[in-house]
Amino acid sequence: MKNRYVVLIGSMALAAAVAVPALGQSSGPTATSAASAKKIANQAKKTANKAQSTANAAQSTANAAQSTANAITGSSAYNGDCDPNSATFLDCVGVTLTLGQPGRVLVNASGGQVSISAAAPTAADGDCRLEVDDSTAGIPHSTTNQPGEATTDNTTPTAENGFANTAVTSVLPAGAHTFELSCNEGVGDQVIEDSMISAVRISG
Ligand SMILES: [Ca+2]
Ligand SMILES: [Ca+2]
Ligand SMILES: [Ca+2]
Repeated sequence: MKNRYVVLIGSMALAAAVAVPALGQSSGPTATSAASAKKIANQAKKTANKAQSTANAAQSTANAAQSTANAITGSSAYNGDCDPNSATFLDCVGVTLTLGQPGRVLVNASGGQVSISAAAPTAADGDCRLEVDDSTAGIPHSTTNQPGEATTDNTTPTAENGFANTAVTSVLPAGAHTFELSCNEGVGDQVIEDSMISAVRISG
């Protein structure tokens, strides 16, 4: 009888031991698997958020760079006295623009021709033109004009023969470019007073 009693008590204890985990539902293969999956999902979400944050920062940097490249850039300059003395073109005034991306540039220039020949005929003339990077190739048409006087000098530094040149360039590659007003001398002796130039990037 004593042994049977001991066996009965032992069986009850075993049954209780098996039942406890099921009642608490705090462990076991299914619960462990769910917790592990949640952990993995959270980690994946964290990784995705970090990647999104990095992508957002990169996009922001790219947007800022694009904005800089798109920004209108311009420059202007003035030169009071320019004295070409032969058929060779002399740069009277110029500016440099650095393009962040390929684009066209509006170039406007002006000057005042003055005849200064000492001997008759005192009248003088010459040609003036726009140049991009020391060449006319970047401009789709001629910009050459002929400021001057054929026979009669009626100019002084305060009463000039004013002239202007204008153009929109062809699409220029990104990088630094020079834009110049260049003049030479034909007959007589002339100077170009008050040379001015403006260059503004206008499009891609
Ligand atoms: Ca001259
Ligand atoms: Ca030049
Ligand atoms: Ca005149």
